[in-house]
Amino acid sequence: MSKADNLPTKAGGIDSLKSTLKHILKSQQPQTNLKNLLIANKDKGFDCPGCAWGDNQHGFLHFCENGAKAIAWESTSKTIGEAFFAKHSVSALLKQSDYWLEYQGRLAQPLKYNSKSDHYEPVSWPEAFALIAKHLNDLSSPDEAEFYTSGRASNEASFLYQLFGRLFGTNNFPDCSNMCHEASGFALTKTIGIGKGTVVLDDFDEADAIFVFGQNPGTNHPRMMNALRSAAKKGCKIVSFNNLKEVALERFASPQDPLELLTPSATKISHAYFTPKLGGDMAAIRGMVKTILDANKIALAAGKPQIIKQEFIDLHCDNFAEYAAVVAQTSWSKIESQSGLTQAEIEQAAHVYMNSDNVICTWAMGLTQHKHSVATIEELVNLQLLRGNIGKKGAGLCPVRGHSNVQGNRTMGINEKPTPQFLQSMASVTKQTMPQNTGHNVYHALKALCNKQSKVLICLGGNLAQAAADTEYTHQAIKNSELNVQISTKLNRSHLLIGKDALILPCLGRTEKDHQVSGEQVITVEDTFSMVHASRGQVEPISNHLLSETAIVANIAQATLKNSVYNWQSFIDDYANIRLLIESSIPGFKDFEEKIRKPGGFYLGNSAAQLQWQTSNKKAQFSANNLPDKLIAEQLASTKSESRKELFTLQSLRSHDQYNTTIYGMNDRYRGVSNERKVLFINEKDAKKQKLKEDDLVSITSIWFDNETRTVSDFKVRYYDIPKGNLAAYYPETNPLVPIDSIGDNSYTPTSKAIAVTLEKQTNQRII
Ligand SMILES: Nc1nc2c(c(=O)[nH]1)N[C@H]1C(S)=C(S)[C@@H](COP(=O)(O)OP(=O)(O)OC[C@H]3O[C@@H](n4cnc5c(=O)[nH]c(N)nc54)[C@H](O)[C@@H]3O)O[C@H]1N2
Ligand SMILES: Nc1nc2c(c(=O)[nH]1)N[C@H]1C(S)=C(S)[C@@H](COP(=O)(O)OP(=O)(O)OC[C@H]3O[C@@H](n4cnc5c(=O)[nH]c(N)nc54)[C@H](O)[C@@H]3O)O[C@H]1N2
Ligand SMILES: [Mo]
Repeated sequence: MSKADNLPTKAGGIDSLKSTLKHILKSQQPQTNLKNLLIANKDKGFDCPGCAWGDNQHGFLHFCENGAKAIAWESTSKTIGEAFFAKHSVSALLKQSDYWLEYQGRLAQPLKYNSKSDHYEPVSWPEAFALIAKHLNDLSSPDEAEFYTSGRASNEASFLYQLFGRLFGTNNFPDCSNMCHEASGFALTKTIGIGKGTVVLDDFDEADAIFVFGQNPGTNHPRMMNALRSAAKKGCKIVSFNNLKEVALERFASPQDPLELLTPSATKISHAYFTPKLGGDMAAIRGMVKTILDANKIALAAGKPQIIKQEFIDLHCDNFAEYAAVVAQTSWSKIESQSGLTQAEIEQAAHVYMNSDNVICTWAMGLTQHKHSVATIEELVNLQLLRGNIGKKGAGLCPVRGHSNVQGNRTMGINEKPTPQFLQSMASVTKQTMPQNTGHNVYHALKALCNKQSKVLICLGGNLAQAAADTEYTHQAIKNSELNVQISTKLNRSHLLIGKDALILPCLGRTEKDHQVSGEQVITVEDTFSMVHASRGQVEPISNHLLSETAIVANIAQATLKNSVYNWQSFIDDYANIRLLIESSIPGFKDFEEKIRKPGGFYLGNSAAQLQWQTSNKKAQFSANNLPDKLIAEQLASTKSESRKELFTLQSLRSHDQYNTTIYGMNDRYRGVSNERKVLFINEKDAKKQKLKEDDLVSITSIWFDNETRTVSDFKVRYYDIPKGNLAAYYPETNPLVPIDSIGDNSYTPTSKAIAVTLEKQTNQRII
């Protein structure tokens, strides 16, 4: 029997509850964390740092298993400070695993690297800020600094961060979005005039069909499962397109439903489930459109009502004829071979689509981390425009965002390509000139650091070293910096890659109270549905030496900018002063302070949902793209002669026990994996062809157009229900395989879901 035969038959349920309790106990402060959970995502509580899914304020509990893990991870009783860093040199810490580093506890005091002793040592806050100011002011150009943001920073902190960066003189704002939903933002801005999803949470109650593409909500957005479950119960047809059979998309048991909690019963989620090849979604969607357009022709000829919404297209859209011509030219054989699905399967999906009045399409990393991601998302927009599935109740486009405030960060101006309107508004509010050139995204920032063109790296959260592609390249890039500043809650590898100077600046987490002179502060965040609301920490900070992210950013600005137009201390004293400035510079924030006092916050609005298209010709755009000629692995197979071995396409994905680069545990319950992260999921037939059996160790080597060798080893073979030719393994362990230049067209996002690789059976055992 293969291990895959032991997979769970449902997600959620009692196992979810057990896992929640286990992680709460592991935090060593169960009482605090139970209190935290009761208030998470509630009106007077804090916004769960787990994900960006929204909340409708119904029901008693607003957290999920994986939100509980995120909270318990942050709110631990262990701290690390002077004694810890005196004991461990940086070289010694570098030898530890990522898991070990994060589990030592919360960073509890500011630290500066001493290159003579190779240890981090305590530093006072003013000294730390002065060192940053010195490095920044010594640069020959402001564009030699990189200001990275991970998506957890509040609106207030991120607004100040970009304000400071731009007053300093640069648009270099690489951020986690560059590795995440960048393709969604790019494609949506181009086609519908706004780079955000058009739906709100209530739309899920009104949809007749929901198409879920390349997303694993059972693990990464468990609160989305409530919306899918209740939709399915009402008869809404959920159609999943996923390279893997993810159990939560098949059967889900709500931990809040006593019957589903305590018995084997569960709700069937997907009405139909398709498993396209990696990168095959654009072809699959094209096939759906082809089916719809062909059926439309037949309906027209028979004098029946049209299937497409001609009036909507005529009134709102541009470029339909060109698009229809490209669809007509796309052959079914190309669609079938590229998608890995049969015409019959695609027609089945198209029929659900055509027979539903209101359709929502959701997606995440399975669509965004490919070379042709922008074109794929444009194809999804094409599909939705055909039947007017934007701008009405129960319908729309829903890129499901990752980090809890990643969308808010962009709204606040964390963007290397700010719009001219944004820059104009900042210039008129600050009465200063703003940098006009395009800044660096993550890709360009790493390149600039690597060739020593950029010299200072400041990271507002995150773990760039492990999150970015091509680990060896990325590590070298960070090591080349002259100053590496990490504003963080926990120790990770990004703190340990040091060129000359480095600082660790420990900050408050979401769960902690933020005391300033005017009293306890609230911060605000924006969820995936453009809802902005307040978040209040509930527990006392774990150390007296912590500053809030907002205070750290304001202090860096105060120390660096000479003759600043702002009194940065006033922003620290009362965050309402920052909100006033946001209100005057960013559209949608009128009466900001008043609106966040209302339960649930306020809706920022979405022009496309109002059928207003902020594109160059004020119309929604059909995009007439051809399908890619070849996907990455096929292209490499035909150009790389040395690769006589079989080429596979590998996707790197998340287990159930991790938050991006933070590993909570070694299990992936829904995929039947325990105590292991170096697992390679492979189709049994492929494995046998390669003479591999379960538990064999393999090394994986990626193939690229350059001459670098990128290999990871000691991965255990696991048979899995995955299309032939495709493989899956966890991120970040597989990041060394993603070539730095393997990026999405126009998005620059690493192609983390399409890595061409070969396999080699190992004869040696693992060295532990
Ligand atoms: N617990 C937890 N929650 C999280 C995170 C976390 O790490 N842990 N991370 C947060 C962040 S930043 C993000 S961006 C989101 C990520 O949320 P997801 O996008 O759900 O994350 P991944 O694990 O990368 O999953 C990708 C899914 O797409 C499928 N897939 C991969 N390639 C393809 C493809 O080519 N086509 C199709 N159809 N399917 C494909 C995979 O099988 C998998 O189910 O989650 C957020 N929430
Ligand atoms: N191969 C591969 N690579 C990927 C992906 C993939 O699917 N495959 N996914 C990509 C995606 S979608 C994303 S979003 C990126 C994630 O990239 P990042 O956002 O850079 O990475 P995280 O792992 O979320 O960052 C974790 C660290 O953030 C810090 N932290 C946590 N909470 C806070 C806080 O409240 N404040 C501050 N200041 N710091 C905090 C902690 O020190 C922790 O160690 O990775 C990308 N990389
Ligand atoms: Mo993400």
